[in-house]
Amino acid sequence: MIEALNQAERADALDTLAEWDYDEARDAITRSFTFENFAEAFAFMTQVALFAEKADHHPEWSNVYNRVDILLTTHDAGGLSASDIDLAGRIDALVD
Ligand code: H2B
Repeated sequence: MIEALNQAERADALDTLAEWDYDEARDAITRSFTFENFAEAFAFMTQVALFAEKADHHPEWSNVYNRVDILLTTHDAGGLSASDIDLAGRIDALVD
């Protein structure tokens, strides 16, 4: 069973994810993405979905036209875990 990161582990991880915001209430990280149009946004979501399914680790997210809002946390751990950090890094690699 995966465990949530402790405070020091979390601080180190967040240093590597400059574009993500920490949501203290959820013990989660969030990032919003804006694309040219819906097709671009949905293509991005498709790529993220493939990662997520392979890793059995899934985002909380929403899409409105060209915008995708993502929140990552680990439900089984009750907070942010290494799986979220890994998924965030893979998401960043798609766009940054
Ligand atoms: N995704 C996220 N974000 N957190 C989880 O705890 C989680 C998941 N658990 N995807 C997985 C699926 C679990 O429910 C299945 C049974 O492996």
